Amino acid sequence: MNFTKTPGWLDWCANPSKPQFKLPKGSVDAHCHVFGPGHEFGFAPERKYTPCDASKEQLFALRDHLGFERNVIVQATCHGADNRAMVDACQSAGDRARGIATVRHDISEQELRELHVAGVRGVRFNFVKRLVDFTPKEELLEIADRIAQLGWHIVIYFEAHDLPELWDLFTALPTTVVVDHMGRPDVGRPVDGPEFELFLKFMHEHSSVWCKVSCPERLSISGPFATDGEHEAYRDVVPFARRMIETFPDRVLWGTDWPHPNLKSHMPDDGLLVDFIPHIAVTPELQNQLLVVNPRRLYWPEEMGD
Ligand code: 0GY
Repeated sequence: MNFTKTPGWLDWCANPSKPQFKLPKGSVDAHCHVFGPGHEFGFAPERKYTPCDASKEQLFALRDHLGFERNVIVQATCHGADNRAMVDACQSAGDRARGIATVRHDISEQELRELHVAGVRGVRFNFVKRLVDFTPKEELLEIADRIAQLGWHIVIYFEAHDLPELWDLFTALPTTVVVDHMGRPDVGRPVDGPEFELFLKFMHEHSSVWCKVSCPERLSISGPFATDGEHEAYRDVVPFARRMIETFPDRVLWGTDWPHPNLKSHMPDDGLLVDFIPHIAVTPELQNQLLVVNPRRLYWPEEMGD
């Protein structure tokens, strides 16, 4: 089937630069997606946007170009709970990818087991209203209990102003919980202001909560261009990401978010996104934890005894 992209859709960068920052060996891009291709894996009828295609081959080419060894491929909302494109990418990558699925509460045990064999290690609960329709709390808790038995975790995506309302649900989840994009702080507000402090408190009080210090291109107000020479791109995101990495060095992950759904202002050069990493993880030890040790612990724990 042919799909028409959402008006104003920005396609991913076709010729990203080679990063100057050399990723440590074994680095994992722990947040990325595949879209379709639409003619092979059609987009879901309930989707809120129609993207360009972004195939597994294109994702793997980016992985190799940037210097990552592995990917964690997160089911994108444009595919709803039809996980075929993500699963196909995981299967093709073999041990070089893990997946995060979207499932409905009536999924069978057999289907869950098949997802596990394909490399899925978690589900994503999305609370961003422009992306998904509401799912009742009871259904989410039912899914959570079932996937906990597989040793999976839950990825949550929400915006900072919704954290107070969602707090009780999040703290009732029985698994490790991974928060996308630092809980989407408003980086126009102070890093030590009440909104981000609440997120820090959430992580301080719950040792099972991790977060991705990803998506400066989505969070930034100052944008991709250097103006004062102090920091390069996305400098307003730096204090937030540094704070997370330095406070919780063993519970942070990083990902490109390729192919960057729904960006409106600009499409990042993924090479420059990698060059952002040493501004937020400022020592080789922190970089190794962020990019190698932590994702390995969560997604390839069987290797940790090496
Ligand atoms: C992201 C961010 C977004 C979209 C999705 O699954 C998705 O559609 O995650 C967004 O629009 O903020 O993490 O890719």
